[in-house]
Amino acid sequence: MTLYVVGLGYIGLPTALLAARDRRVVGVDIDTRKVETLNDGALPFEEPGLGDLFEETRDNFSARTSLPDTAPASEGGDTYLIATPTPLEEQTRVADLRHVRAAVEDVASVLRPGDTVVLESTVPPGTSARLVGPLLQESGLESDEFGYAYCPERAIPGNTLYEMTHNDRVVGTENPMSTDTVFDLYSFVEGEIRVTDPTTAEFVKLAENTHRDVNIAIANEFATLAEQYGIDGRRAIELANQHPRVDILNPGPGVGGHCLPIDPNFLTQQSTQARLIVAARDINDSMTSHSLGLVRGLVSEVTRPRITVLGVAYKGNVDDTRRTPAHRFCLLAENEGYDIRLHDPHAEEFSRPLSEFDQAVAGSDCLVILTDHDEYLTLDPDSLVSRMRHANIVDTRGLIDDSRWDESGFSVHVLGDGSRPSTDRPNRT
Ligand code: SAJ
Repeated sequence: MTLYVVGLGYIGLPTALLAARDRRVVGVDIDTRKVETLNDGALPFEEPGLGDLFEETRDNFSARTSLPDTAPASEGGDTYLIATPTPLEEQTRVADLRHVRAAVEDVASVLRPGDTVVLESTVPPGTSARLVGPLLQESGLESDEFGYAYCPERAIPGNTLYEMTHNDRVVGTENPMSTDTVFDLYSFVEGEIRVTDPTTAEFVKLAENTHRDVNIAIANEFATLAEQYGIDGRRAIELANQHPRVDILNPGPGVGGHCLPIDPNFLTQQSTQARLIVAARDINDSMTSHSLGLVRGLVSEVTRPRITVLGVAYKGNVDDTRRTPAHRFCLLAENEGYDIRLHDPHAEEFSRPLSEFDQAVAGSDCLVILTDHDEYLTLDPDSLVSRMRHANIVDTRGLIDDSRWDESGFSVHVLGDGSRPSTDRPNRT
């Protein structure tokens, strides 16, 4: 049996390599450069532990740009795991399933009796039943001649390999032939594998990410309310979380990444009932403008302020900039005439050029921490104060020891902290 993994992104590649520990895996991706990179022995992105796993499984893994159409039929059938991206179509805020559709059509064209198809991409509820099933039947096979399961991934970027191995999984299938294959495919999973129907599994995946998005939205709303009440919102959340049934997440400059800003839309796109989920999305999106407002408060008297964005990745300790709040922040800041310098110790690709740290802070009027990278925990205010034109900092993540920055002569705004004395005057060094 060969496992074909279609889509070698942040989920497909780690899954392929975990499976390659005990079987032959062929990765398929339409991105020729990515395929060449992998076949040359390099990884296309950063993820803790992935390099070692790649070394360990090199002999069992190869990559190519399309599925082989003349592969010999293998005993027990082949498995096709699809992990292609499902972007949000921006104008309509509807799921764009073209990559899933293309991958399913490719698989259908080579599908043989006894094979199994597993879809991992995040999709709106009903996609397996209404779109994938009928497309696979265009192979000419009856639905009982091949297996099908919807198995959403649940691993968090930055800890992908641990979570892929240890988290429980939900498997949606109504086809008895698939269950054994799926249990064998996910034999690297130490968590429970729970079986349900495909539409429920699709819904569960979206409910998980929507729950997190709504939880972050309430943290963000508490943060802006705390600013108005003149208290420290993070401290208030920390105290509230001591209650045994309260678990509020952390406020920040907005919610990025490929999952949380998108998945709630997949759940609500066909509904006229959703209210809370839509409001939560709006609140989280508004945090970027709120963050810029904190900067404005510090540099309002500076002509053409030069600001330094620290962190463009969508969250701490990853290099991923997909849908990062930093993108929206930069656009809004540029529209106000700000001169922006950007630094990130992990990210390499961003919509604007990145600078070395020293270059990014030189002559700056305000530092703005947008991403909670560990590297920013050890910033030294004493060494920065003389290199900037004005010693100002906005911390949207609650990362810094603000009293230390105060002592070094910085004017400090921490998102969600209304307890600090107002520092609306620019602080000339
Ligand atoms: N964020 C906050 N405050 C928090 C937590 C996160 O503002 O307290 C922000 C982050 O900075 C980031 C965004 O939210 O911009 C999303 O980051 P995340 O770490 O919450 O989630 P993702 O997108 O990296 O991964 C999520 C995970 N889903 C859940 O935890 C329910 C992961 O398990 C999923 O597999 C992944 O989405 C996915 O692929 O769907």
